[in-house]
Amino acid sequence: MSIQNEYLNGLMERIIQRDPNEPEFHQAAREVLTSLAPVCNARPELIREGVMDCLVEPERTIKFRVPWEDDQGNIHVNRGYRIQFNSAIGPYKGGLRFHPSVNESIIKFLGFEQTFKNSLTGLPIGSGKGGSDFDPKGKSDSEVMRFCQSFMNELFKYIGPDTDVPAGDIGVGAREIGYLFGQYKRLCNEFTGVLTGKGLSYGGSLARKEATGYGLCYFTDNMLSDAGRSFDGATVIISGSGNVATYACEKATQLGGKVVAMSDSNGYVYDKEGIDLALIKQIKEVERKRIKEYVQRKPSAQYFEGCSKIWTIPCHIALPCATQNELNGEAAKALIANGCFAVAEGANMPCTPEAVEAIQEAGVLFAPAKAANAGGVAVSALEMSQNSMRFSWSFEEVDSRLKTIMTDLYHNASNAATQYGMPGNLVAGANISGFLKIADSMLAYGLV
Ligand code: NDP
Ligand code: 2IT
Repeated sequence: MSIQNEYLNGLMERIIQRDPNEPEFHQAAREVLTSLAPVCNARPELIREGVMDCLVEPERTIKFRVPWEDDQGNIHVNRGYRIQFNSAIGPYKGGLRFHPSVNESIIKFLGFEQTFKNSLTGLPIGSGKGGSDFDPKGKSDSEVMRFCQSFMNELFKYIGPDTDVPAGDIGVGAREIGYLFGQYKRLCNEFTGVLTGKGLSYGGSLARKEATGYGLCYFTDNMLSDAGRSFDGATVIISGSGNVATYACEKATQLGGKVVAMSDSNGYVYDKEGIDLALIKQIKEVERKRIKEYVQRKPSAQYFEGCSKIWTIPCHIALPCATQNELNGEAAKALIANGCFAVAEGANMPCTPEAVEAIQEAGVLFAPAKAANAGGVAVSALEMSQNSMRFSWSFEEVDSRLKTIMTDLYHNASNAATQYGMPGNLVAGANISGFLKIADSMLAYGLV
């Protein structure tokens, strides 16, 4: 669909001309500008006052060298990034991704999405994203430690508990956050909530580990319930087997769903008896091995090489929780043909535009990432609050706040979609509802 506003169409063209090598960022920006056209048509001051031009340009991009030594004494030099996208409603906030595919386009699209997501949580957090093309896979703990320390030796200059608060993302979990926090603490001689996703013994929040996956299911549950459906008795497919996928599987199962397939970047397992999550946790969290191992220990399951065919398994609910553009138009058509009634994005931008279009046209419920996976950053913001208070809440307290945040978020997105004449379109509803608070803050500050 084209952007129904002439200025925004031109802005999209300028974005592409200015940075032609950023396809992921173009994809994210096009979707948002398309959704925001009716808002700009109703409020021309947003264009006149420069809000729209500023919205698509990060406040600051930091790019740096990360040298480190492996266990054999060889020197490697990776590239580090932190993109501080928008601080209109709070300190920059967003994860760090360590994966060989990381480049400026990927960090920029993630930072841009984070802007709206963080606003949707209703909490005072701006947006940012960072990371490196370093691959933690197959590295020893000492190598990961040296890499994280070198990364922080540069990053510490730009972050702070009231300035920019990074967290985890792909390839950055509790181990990496520990090394990063330790190095920040050494360098700055301060113990503050400068990172979230910390270990429970040094300022982490209960329920942060579970938050993205649980939040995804709370959001989906609200969406299903509005349509007279539920997880109860539904067959569920989840891609990925990392942090988000694992806790989505846990909550979907608690809500009565039966998860029959999960994956990693090499392939997927199909277990018609239902995924044994304790075994997945043992293989992925404890042993850091490949998901293929699952079939050695659970003979009822089958392993298939390659990821894309996971979506051809019949299911009612699909939760893509691995990475961007992992579910394409063809996969969407397979899901629809097999009777899938809901797709909810746990990963950031896992569905291609063709997939989203097919899903929406078929009348399948669709929960976009920036709304559906906001539970992780929401609990990160609750971790910041607890750190500031030098106090910690119980698991039940954090989980119940998370549930309320996801329910409110769902209703805000759904109401915004209805208000702008697109009932049921949560893509438009989430983009609009996330945008309005930021736009009003940016207008209040004036241009520079
Ligand atoms: P993890 O590193 O814990 O897990 C990532 C999972 O996705 C792994 O199973 C990994 O497989 C798989 N994966 C990664 N890259 C690819 C690829 N190119 N193709 C196929 N599979 C892939 O990351 P998270 O679970 O934290 O993140 C997953 C997604 O959720 C990302 O899109 C992230 O941005 C998003 N997200 C994360 C949040 C969080 O709180 N952690 C919050 C909101 C969104 P393998 O082990 O083989 O690499
Ligand atoms: O994409 C995301 O929202 C995250 N990776 C979590 C960010 C955070 O700051 O907790």
